[in-house]
Amino acid sequence: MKITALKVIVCSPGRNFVTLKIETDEGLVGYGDATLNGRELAVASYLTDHINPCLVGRDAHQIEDIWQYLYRGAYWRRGPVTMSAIGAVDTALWDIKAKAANMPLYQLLGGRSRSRVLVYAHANGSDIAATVEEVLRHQEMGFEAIRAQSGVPGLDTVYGVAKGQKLYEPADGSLPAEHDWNTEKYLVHTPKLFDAVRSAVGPDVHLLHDAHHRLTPIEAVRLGRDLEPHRLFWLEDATPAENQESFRLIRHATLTPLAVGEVFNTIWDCKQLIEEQLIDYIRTSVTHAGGITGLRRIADFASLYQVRTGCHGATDLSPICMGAALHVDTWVPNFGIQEYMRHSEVTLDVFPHDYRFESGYMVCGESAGHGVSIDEKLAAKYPYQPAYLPINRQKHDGAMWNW
Ligand code: EZ4
Ligand code: CO
Repeated sequence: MKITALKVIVCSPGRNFVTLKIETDEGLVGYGDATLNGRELAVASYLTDHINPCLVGRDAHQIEDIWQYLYRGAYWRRGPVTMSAIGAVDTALWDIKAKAANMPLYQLLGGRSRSRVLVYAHANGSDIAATVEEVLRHQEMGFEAIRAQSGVPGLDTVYGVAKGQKLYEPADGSLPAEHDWNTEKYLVHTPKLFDAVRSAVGPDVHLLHDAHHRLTPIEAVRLGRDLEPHRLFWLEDATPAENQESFRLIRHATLTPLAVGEVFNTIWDCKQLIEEQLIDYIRTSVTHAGGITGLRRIADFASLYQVRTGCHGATDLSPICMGAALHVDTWVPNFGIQEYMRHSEVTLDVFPHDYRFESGYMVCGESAGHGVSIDEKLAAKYPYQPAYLPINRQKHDGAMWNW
């Protein structure tokens, strides 16, 4: 089965998405997500200018060879732009292979390990009371796992909390917005948030929190210890993980489970974290970690060390990523949880999909492939809009910090 055409579709139904469509001489078509929030056009160009011309005429069934061709062949290995582009090709090819086999994708990975996929929701509020209210609302919707983030007194904006009643969408300005930050205020406030949340929901709901790379290792230990009484499901991105060793200190000083990896692109980014069992959950995504092939390799490696998956699933990953992730989640033996932030209605209209939410769980569809496509005519009505993630500065002196 020969690849006949590759097309990059950039659209912005509420937020930007980059989609790769691969066509074949047998009429089968596959879709991959190539969205890299705030750097969308770089991946679109990487595909259009550097990858697509190399793939026309190749056998669409040779997924592993094409993955290696794009990874080794580029000479310039790894990196978010390269790996998102490879991820989109890989996802589209798995979609095609599963369609050729007339099977849902999880069957090609080895079949079903579970009947449904546990997901966690996002509950955000400007203060503790508003966040507790949001957590309770999600509990009523059936969620068994809920991430709680709240505004911090003395800071104008805080990661994970939208202004007004809007849904939280991280990229929001045609130039990066500037947020301010103060670690001390956050470290005093966050345990109080979880005191209130845990006493409102009781012991049976899984609670999660994202520190979004804001803390140093010793500060992360402080937070992890302060949150121990509330038995979090995980503390996410406690400290930036470029230096994987820095997790040793956190790991050995707190019982709070740790999750890392939404910004990782390859197995190399998490090798030491996994081998030394410094984390409990690996958060790499289909889109950013080299597709199904890249993610599957990371998950299998993690399984040797009792590290479970907790795939990134924010709304800056398209429904194609969510569809593909749900097939991986349905198969992967060392599954932990899947992040689920519902896309807007307009996004869901542009990406017809067969997955569904059922009371705290997601269920992937049974149609052949990964079950998600794009309505190109509708997508064309929503052209690209420049949008950037915010940046963070220390409140007291304006120095750059981690967003
Ligand atoms: O900030 O996906 O856990 N989820 C997150 C996300 C990230 C965005 C960045 O594009 O941390 O909201
Ligand atoms: Co995160």
